[in-house]
Amino acid sequence: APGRAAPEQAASGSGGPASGVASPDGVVPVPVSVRPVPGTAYTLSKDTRIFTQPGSAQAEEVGAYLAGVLRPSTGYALPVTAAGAGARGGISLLLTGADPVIGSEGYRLDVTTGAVVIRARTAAGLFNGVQTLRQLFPPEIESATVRPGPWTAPGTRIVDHPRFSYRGAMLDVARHFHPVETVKRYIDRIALYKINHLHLHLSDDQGWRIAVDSRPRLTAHGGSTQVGGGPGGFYTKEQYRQIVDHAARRHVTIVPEIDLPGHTNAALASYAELNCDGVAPPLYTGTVVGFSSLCTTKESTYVFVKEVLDEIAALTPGPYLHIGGDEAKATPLDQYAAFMNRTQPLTVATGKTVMGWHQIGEPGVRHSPGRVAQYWGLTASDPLVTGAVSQGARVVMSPANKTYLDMKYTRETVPGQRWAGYIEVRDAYDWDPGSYLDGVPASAVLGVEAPLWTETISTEKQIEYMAFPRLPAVAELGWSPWTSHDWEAFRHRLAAQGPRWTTMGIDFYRSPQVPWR
Ligand code: TNX
Repeated sequence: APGRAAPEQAASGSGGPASGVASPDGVVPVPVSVRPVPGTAYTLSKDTRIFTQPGSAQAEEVGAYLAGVLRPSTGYALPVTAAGAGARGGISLLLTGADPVIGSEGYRLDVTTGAVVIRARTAAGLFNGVQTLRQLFPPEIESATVRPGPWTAPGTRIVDHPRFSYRGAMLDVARHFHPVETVKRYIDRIALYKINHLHLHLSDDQGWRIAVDSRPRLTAHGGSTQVGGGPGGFYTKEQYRQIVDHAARRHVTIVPEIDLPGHTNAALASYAELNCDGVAPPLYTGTVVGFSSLCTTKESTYVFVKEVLDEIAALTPGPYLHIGGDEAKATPLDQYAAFMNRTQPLTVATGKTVMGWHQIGEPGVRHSPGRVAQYWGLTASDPLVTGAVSQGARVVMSPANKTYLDMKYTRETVPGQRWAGYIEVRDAYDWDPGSYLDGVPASAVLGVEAPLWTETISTEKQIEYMAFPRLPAVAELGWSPWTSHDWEAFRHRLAAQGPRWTTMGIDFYRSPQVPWR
């Protein structure tokens, strides 16, 4: 049954044969329904073919992605062709018509002795099925070099679909800049856990990280440093497009954030006119928050905001534009509301839906159609969120004491902060996004997001260490039905992921709460 982890065979050391048949009970996030078919199993061979829905370029792309995942470790050719009369055996990725059970992102996965078939209504559904299939093969399937196998998945019938449509991760590339390759690898990793949004925190006091043609000093000057005084960096438009494109192939939507009107020292340092006194402050490389504000009473500020948002929106295919709005402690509240009441319509005019930290729920800020408030507080009730929801806002849940990946696990954790408390794996897992906030019904919750702020995090190894295993915990909250929520079962499922992460070269936190093998 879903949510019940069975003991599995121990992982082998590196280089040896694969560790045996993975259990269907080891999948994260746990699927809605898993029915093992005892005595049956599917084994990949050098002759295995991948068949995709005829006439669907998108299904073919998912097939190519799957082949790309399986080829390095198996060494097999795994040709991808359209399913047709001659198609027999192999792995088939097929689009079906109406299927109310699985919805737009769900899938049905059947592993039998002769074949694997994934059926979904959309390519996103096929992609999600592929992530489950991946986890049914032994962990060594993730190896970047050829391994001996055998590559066997247990016979199983899985029916699966997500609880929430927004399943997010956030990476702060402003406090410490992180290069394109790091972001791409992070996308690959979050996709394994069916996370479908990556929120990029592209600007803050310490750095501006995205090229804006009309304002070249934002990157030339504002992008030239970071926390601690390193060289910083920024994405050219072409690099940002590469990130968007890489994400799209993994069915991940990029949510760009330009944090306004606070968290703007890098912009203020780059353009003196954005300051009320007309004087540009120096660049900032510390970690204090809440000291900067665009000058909300100057017309030139809104010319700036419009130019920036127009260019970012034009580069971004996804529906959301995140305008920050948090910790604007240097902006008087009436000016904050006036600023947001102009900036939200400027955002809508770009064709995007407003997303912001939950301070956009301040009573003086008007509702904007479909807007999304991201809750990052520490309490189980919040008047700003309740107010915004009563006007029709939807909520993405990122309570800092549950989902903040920059919080230390324990006192001993080297990187990270502690202002929201220590967050062990169980803390990250054991809460219900659908009922956590008083006055916010599950129907108002769009989903969950795990933010990774990077004041103390400068390397990819540190990103991995802080994200794993808490990110998969939050991913399961976003995907799996609450009826299958079960810490005992989850910690065993996580344990099954350990050898997979080791094979992938992910440096994870070996929490004593998890029975790693
Ligand atoms: C609070 S959470 C912030 C960020 C910091 C983070 C550090 C939020 C919307 N603002 O500016 O980076 O804490 O944990």
